[in-house]
Amino acid sequence: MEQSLVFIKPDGVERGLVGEVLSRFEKRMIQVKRAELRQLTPEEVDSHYEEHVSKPFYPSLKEYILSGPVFLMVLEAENVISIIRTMVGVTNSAEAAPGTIRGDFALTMQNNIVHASDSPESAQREISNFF
Ligand code: 3AN
Repeated sequence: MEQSLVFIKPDGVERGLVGEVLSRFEKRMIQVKRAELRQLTPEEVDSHYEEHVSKPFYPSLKEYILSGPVFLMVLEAENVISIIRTMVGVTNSAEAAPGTIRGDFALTMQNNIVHASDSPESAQREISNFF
């Protein structure tokens, strides 16, 4: 069994999309192992986005992620990381296919509604950063 760290970003929470997004995972028979709505700390955000901290878009990304609570989830199934990345869609929501979470609920690169781990190593690091 594999686990992925997924979170719904502040605008998704604010727009009332937690149930909608969670229900897609549940209907796919992905198990919810942990779930928590909370405000992240600046330290958690820096550590989560360690590969992006020196990039020009990072200050704006950090401000966005800290703008309200996020809905954190640890999800589990066989090959769950790639299954969820397919369900989420490409990073730039403007190009995400209809039927994906970003393709249905988001429009821009930064405000792309959800984060989902991209490898088993990232998943392990991200889960221990938040839980
Ligand atoms: P993904 O979330 O699809 O794994 P990453 O890890 O490349 O994509 O990017 C992490 C987050 O950083 C994205 N979800 C997005 O919010 C933001 N981001 C990435 N690239 C850009 C960019 N060029 N401009 C603005 N925000 C970006």
